[in-house]
Amino acid sequence: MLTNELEGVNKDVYKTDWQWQEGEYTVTRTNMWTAPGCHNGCSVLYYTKDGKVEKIEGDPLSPYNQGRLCMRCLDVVETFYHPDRLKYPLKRVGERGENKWERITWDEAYDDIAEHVRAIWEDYGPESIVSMQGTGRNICWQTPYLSYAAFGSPNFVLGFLSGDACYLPRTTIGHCFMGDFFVADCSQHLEKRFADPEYVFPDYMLICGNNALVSNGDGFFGHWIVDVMKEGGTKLIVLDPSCTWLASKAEHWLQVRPGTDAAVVISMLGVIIEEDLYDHDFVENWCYGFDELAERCKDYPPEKAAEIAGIDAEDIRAAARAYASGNPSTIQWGLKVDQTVCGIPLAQALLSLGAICGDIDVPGGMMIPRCAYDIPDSYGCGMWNLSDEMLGKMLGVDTSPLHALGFDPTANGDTVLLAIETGEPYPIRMLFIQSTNPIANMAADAPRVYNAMRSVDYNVVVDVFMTPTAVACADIVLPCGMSCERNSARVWWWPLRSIVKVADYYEAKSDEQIILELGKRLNPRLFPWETDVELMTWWIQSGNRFHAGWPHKTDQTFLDLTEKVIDWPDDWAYRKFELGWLRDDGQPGFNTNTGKCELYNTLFDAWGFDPLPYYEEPPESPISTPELFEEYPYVLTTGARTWEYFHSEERQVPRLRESHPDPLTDLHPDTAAKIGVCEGDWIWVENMRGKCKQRVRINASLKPDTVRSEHGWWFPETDGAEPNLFGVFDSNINNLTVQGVTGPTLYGAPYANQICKIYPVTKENDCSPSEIVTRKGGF
Ligand SMILES: Nc1nc2c(c(=O)[nH]1)N[C@H]1C(S)=C(S)[C@@H](COP(=O)(O)OP(=O)(O)OC[C@H]3O[C@@H](n4cnc5c(=O)[nH]c(N)nc54)[C@H](O)[C@@H]3O)O[C@H]1N2
Ligand SMILES: Nc1nc2c(c(=O)[nH]1)N[C@H]1C(S)=C(S)[C@@H](COP(=O)(O)OP(=O)(O)OC[C@H]3O[C@@H](n4cnc5c(=O)[nH]c(N)nc54)[C@H](O)[C@@H]3O)O[C@H]1N2
Ligand code: SF4
Ligand SMILES: [Mo]
Repeated sequence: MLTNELEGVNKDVYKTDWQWQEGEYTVTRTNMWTAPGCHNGCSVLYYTKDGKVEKIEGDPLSPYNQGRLCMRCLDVVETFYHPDRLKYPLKRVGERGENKWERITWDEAYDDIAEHVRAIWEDYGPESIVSMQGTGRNICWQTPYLSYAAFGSPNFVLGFLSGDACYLPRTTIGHCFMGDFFVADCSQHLEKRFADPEYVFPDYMLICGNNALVSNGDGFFGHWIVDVMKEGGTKLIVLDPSCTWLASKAEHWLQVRPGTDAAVVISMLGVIIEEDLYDHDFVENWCYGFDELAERCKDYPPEKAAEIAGIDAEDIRAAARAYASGNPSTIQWGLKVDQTVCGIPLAQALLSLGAICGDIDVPGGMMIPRCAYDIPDSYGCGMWNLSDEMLGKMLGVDTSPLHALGFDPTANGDTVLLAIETGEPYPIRMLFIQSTNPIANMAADAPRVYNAMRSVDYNVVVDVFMTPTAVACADIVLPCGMSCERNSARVWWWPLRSIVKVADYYEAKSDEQIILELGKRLNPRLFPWETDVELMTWWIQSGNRFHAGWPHKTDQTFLDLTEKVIDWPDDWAYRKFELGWLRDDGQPGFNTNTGKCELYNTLFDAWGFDPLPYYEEPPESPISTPELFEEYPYVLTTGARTWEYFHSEERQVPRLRESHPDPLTDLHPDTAAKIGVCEGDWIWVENMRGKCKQRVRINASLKPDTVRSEHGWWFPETDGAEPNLFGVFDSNINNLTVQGVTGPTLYGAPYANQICKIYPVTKENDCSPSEIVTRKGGF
């Protein structure tokens, strides 16, 4: 039964049960997550027959997505039953790269892994085992728990993500700035949504480096923006080099040069301070370091910022005034904030903007969220089992104390890569790769990472399909269950949602089952549960470990949640900083040294980092490397999300691939004309590090010197064995990006602000980058 049935629902039309029979179908009301990939967990109805999902619908009664689904979910049945899915555990029989495997049993697979783990413990120590996963799929806490509690290693990392440049720069500075994080409040924490009397629509939403309608990133359902625009008249201020649908509807579109947002946002802060448009009350009572911030902003007058970003100074002023006029305004930020070396200072500037305008944790503003019941849905899950000595061995913490302090703790991808390459500070002997396909997608400098991964003695991949990464380097491949095949649950903010197993697929097991069964062999004391259902009940009840002041706890079991489907908080409060919910000591204020939002960051000051927001040019750009720019005269941004694909996934799925058959690079029409190409032509995109080929898509909204290329491309329909390796380097934009060039805190990397040249692919110059990389090791 839905927890609180919606008022006025016609029960003859809409069932409110969690499961019922409809003709030959069993209908189950539950929620999606992964696999296949998504950052979101929308409510669905599964129609199953004979243990198979035959149909899926968005749950019309769910206040979360209100029946809406994206095309990847609408087509998910085709993904669930794709014939190429991994069906059995596999062991490599040929050489790495030959794509030759033999079927083994789960017991044999676990025995093989356990034997290698024990040998590494003995010869090198647990820290030589690195566990890695990709982005926020339904695996955020599972792999970390396995790493800390079963392998006993502190080295859990996001698969070679340079500069941890996805979300972590934002969450980390959020914690340093105010001891917390924020999300744009579109009423998503309120069960009654817009009908809740406490809710207020934002007047303005500033969207920076985010295209939420397509990406639905970080637990934020993009269409909530359209909802607040339609229902509440919310107006938009959009920073984006391309005119997205949202930018096209914006009152202010700032078409920034990729990587220059920090200059613009600091300049906006300066306008708001100079014109006295800020919230004096909030600044006086809840902010620390206002004068220092005001002083810093003087370095970024609008004329200067406008010149850096290639926009108009008056537009910066107008956007600043509009933002400050909102009561409230809110901010919706995205990945492009993180994908620069100044990801941290840019995020800090955006947080400062919200703070000085008094938008923090007010209705319709920048809501301070929590995972439901404070359940440890994070990379720190299980870390409490490691000794301080072992924690001190986490790769990256000596350079970046932020990595150690528990703000989304992970090892650092660039440092792990160096450790593999150099054996320093200690050798890496095993990679446990669960839900990432680094050489196709996650890692910058894909060829370099390919060479490094192949050099590691023993690698395990847990995935739903055979990937280029698995072929290149795995010794064991384990088949993983998809969302409909797992007993799990979804937090990543409130509400808590059930994920119920409704189908089986050959011998695939869920990530929960895999970590439990492997964990029981290696460290049974920390894996006392008999089944995945028991494990899930432990997890649901294990909240509140980190925030003592937080009042919500739960003693419900996984089965209780299954029947509830969605669990909303009984009481939710805004301005939690006034209530003592945020601090560990239960006192009012923010969970920082000063108890305030730290415009001037005291932790950064102590660690020797710049405590105030600043702007730094991308390491390679028209301004920082003018000579190089003569040879590579375009600014390249990469990886803008597409409707059809989640990163490197779904290239196998017929309907999705039909809708988007090839990798696309956006060019302004004048630029296309200049190099003599038309829509659909293949071009080389190339820079100092490497090249790849993609097809031209004309995008008249770009500036002529900006190039926008897709990421994540490989070709599962082609030969998996080397030298082709599913064509993984042919169209791989990460042949051009760089590993190990990050902000001083090790957070933030220039995935989205490179330089390049472009020219047509011709018969004479055509070649296979995959062959070049797999045969010669690189370009
Ligand atoms: N369909 C789909 N959804 C996804 C994913 C996916 O692969 N596919 N990936 C998930 C993941 S892991 C993430 S992190 C999120 C990311 O999703 P988003 O946060 O939405 O980020 P992107 O789509 O990379 O880029 C958003 C916009 O930023 C613009 N942009 C490019 N460079 C710059 C710049 O320098 N400054 C500014 N202001 N804008 C710039 C692009 O033109 C694009 O319109 O999406 C998640 N959701
Ligand atoms: N140039 C460029 N590169 C980028 C980006 C960019 O914008 N530009 N974006 C970067 C960002 S923000 C991110 S987060 C990374 C993402 O990188 P990743 O998250 O590593 O994404 P994938 O490479 O698609 O690998 C994910 C793998 O997990 C499998 N999988 C899906 N769901 C599950 C599950 O529930 N369990 C298990 N065990 N496996 C599952 C999929 O089949 C797939 O093979 O890419 C980064 N790479
Ligand atoms: S955001 Fe879209 S793809 Fe993701 S779970 Fe919801 S409907 Fe599916
Ligand atoms: Mo990401």
